[in-house]
Amino acid sequence: MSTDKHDSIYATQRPREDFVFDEKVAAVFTDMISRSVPGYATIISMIGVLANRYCSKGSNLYDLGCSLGGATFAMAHHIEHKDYQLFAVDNSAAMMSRLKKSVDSSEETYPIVLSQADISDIEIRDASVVVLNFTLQFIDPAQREALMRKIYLGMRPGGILILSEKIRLADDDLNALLIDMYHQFKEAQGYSKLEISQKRSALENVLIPETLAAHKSRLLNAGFRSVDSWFQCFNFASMIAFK
Ligand code: GEK
Repeated sequence: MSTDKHDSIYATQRPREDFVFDEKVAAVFTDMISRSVPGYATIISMIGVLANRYCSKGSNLYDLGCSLGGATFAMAHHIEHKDYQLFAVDNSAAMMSRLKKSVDSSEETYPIVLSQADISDIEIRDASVVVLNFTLQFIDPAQREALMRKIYLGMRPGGILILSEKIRLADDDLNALLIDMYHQFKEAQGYSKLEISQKRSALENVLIPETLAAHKSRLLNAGFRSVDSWFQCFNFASMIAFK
């Protein structure tokens, strides 16, 4: 990881603008995501463990929406051989230039290929492990089905997709409760009420959460033979789908 700067982007009152993954966000992203996603460290380290288990020799791995490479490095550190190619893809120039610096300055050389691209445009082939760690939520809902189908078709039988998402609960009361609990978690992480509410409003049109049921049904429709969640904390969950 290339930075550990403190995230204070929304600490003072600012005009409402949609959230973007620009240089300002990239500079504080490690701190931002670890204080904003409950269980982030656990999910990242389990992605490494799962990648080691399911990465087959000669296959490709994909970290789609890799940001600064949290999941990319977890996979590279855990996989016990180097007979694979790990494609780390993100369309944010700010994220990718920081990730390139981390990869270039890493003490060990890993088979990581960086690609600044929209994940809807790239080709997925011969994949044993595909990771979407809190990325699908930023993709236009109308494009999500085609993306899942493309991922499924590009995977080896026996491969896994790890899909982590902020989720919505079908029951409005339960949904409101989990959002409240999440906001208390953020306060405990040092974010003020102003920061929480300004960030929430900036993400409103940008991050579109769906229910676990909607995710599971889309994955099954795409062809995956088995889907379930392995982690949930408040309104954040991580699922595994088997091809
Ligand atoms: C982690 N996975 O640390 N194509 C490519 N990248 C995209 C697209 C797109 N269409 N849309 C958004 N992104 C990471 C964390 S962050 C999650 C992922 C968060 C990228 C975007 O640029 C950003 O870097 C990432 O998806 C989402 O494990 O900030 O909540």
